[in-house]
Amino acid sequence: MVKLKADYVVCMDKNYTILENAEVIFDKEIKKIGKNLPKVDKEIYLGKNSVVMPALINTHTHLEFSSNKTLLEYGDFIGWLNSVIEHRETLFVECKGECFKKAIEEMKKSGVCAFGEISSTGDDLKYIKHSPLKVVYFNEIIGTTPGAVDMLYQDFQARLHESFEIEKRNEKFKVGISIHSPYSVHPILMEKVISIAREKNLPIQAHFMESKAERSWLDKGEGEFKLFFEKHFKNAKPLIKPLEFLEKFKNTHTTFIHCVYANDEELQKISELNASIAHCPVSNRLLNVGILNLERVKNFSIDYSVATDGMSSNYSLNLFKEIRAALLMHTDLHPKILAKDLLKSVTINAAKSLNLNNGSLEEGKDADIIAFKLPNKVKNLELLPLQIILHTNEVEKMYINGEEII
Ligand code: MCF
Ligand code: FE
Repeated sequence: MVKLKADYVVCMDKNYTILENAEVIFDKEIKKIGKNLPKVDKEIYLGKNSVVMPALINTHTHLEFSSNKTLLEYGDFIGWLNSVIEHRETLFVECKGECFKKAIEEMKKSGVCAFGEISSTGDDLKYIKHSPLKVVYFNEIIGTTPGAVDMLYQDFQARLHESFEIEKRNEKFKVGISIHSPYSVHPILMEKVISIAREKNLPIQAHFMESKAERSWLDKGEGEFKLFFEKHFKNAKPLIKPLEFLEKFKNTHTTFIHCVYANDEELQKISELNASIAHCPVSNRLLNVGILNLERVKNFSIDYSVATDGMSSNYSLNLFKEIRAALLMHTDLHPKILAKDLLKSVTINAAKSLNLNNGSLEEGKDADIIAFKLPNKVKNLELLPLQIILHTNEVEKMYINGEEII
């Protein structure tokens, strides 16, 4: 049993409890939180202005793209997509063991204990399975050509099988599935893959309404995607209406990524599905697609997590930097209130999205905990979440399932 003592303990529970000069006792899971708790074998006081809180969770990454720094085209979604198609293979070849290790290390240093990884190829599994962090490994399906459906499905099943083999032996590894997007997956393929997820109760992720181009393509078969599809496929037509797409996720555990251009009807549907949204503000900025209206998302009672996306559309996988970017970008929201929501978005909401038993300091939760120090005392506790986001880049300590990782 370990006891951590800190000046501020941020529980991320329903009541947003913040305790001063408090303690957390845990082994593999959290046993007790409070003041003047009974003595245990190992007691650690973290020092002046120390903060203890649940470790962060990055719900959406693409680590296969981690070798990208300056190669991909930013500033325009279709321009970016074309550059991904052009450079994908090169980037994948360049990202081997060290590259994955470095990407995971950057997340770890920023206090991330778990991440949701979209795997386009399955080639990343041999690296990801050694991750010291928890992983939900989303096997991605992509492809619109009707004649290729059977082949793609077979390949998908083989990848899925391989990931289940890892899950059997590794308690930090969980399997999920990803439908790339409504414009890039054939509805028949989509249905087959979603049925597996439904049957086996696997979490799902799908990119949805990321760009204006996606909006016009799915609504009217027009816009920049028309030119894009004409270039790559002949006589292409949108294969599904956005609402029909959402409808396919009935009775699943799904997180929709981006949703910048989702309309009221679609947000209502996402809410009815009890699904959540992953918001990737830096990615959205770099691909210049606009900014998700968080107030609207909240009004539809949809939970959101904030995630980095991959190095394919970010300059860093540091999750504290990502929420700081979010804080500075959403200028319509009060910083004090937004900061509280942003901490939720990378802890309790993110845990829900990935179906993990962590994200808050509560009895019975996995002991996934971080500790770090603020530069000075925080007088007004209401401002603690904001000060944490402003002043934290890396953590001093991290425990995963009670084991000291940093
Ligand atoms: O989330 C960002 C932007 N939107 C869509 N896809 C991706 C993102 N980062 C990487 N991707 C991947 C996606 O998984 O890029 C490919 C897919 O494999 C795009 S389609 C050629
Ligand atoms: Fe993504």
